[in-house]
Amino acid sequence: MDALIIVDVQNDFCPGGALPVPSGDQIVPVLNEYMARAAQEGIPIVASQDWHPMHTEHFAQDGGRWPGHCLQDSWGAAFYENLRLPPSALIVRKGLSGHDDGYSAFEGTLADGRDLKHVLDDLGVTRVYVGGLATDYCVLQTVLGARRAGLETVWLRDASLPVEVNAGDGEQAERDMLAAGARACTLERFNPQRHRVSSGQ
Ligand code: VGL
Ligand code: ZN
Repeated sequence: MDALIIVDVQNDFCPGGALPVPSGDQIVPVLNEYMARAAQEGIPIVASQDWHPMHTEHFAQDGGRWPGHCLQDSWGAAFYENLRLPPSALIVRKGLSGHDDGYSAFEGTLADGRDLKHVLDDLGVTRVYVGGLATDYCVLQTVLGARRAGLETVWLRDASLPVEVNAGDGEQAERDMLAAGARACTLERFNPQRHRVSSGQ
């Protein structure tokens, strides 16, 4: 089974938000198309949300590096309004504790408390497609987390954008993902499979 993971497409990471990714909203129509195709194939869709408390070591005011963003239950933490998540989407929230950055969706949990890896295992998922915001932080760490979890991992190159605090961070993230064994793909080659014959059968 394949799964699609949409990382942090939230108001605060889009233009007008507290920590905007330049042109972050421009990947939304592309992600909508990925989701439509995944839904058509019956592929599970996971959406992560950065979900921080008021005080966290992740924020500059408490010793971290970021301006406040994605406060739990705020407008900024809500999914970007044009993102067409199906009702069946599995929502994973991360960065809740106040003591971690929570960059990877694999550090997140569902409302029922299960972590993402367990949910994917229960569904029989062995390959994930990952896109969203931002390429150089949460997409990167989610891709690396997927590789560490032993999953075949495909980065959606045309449905991710970097925040680029430093110029070149996006390209560095791309190199890091490929070095970790991820593959890159774009919409025209997206061919998710509900059932796959594993090699050797
Ligand atoms: C993110 C910076 C801080 C992200 C989250 O979603 O990529 N970046 N928190
Ligand atoms: Zn954050």
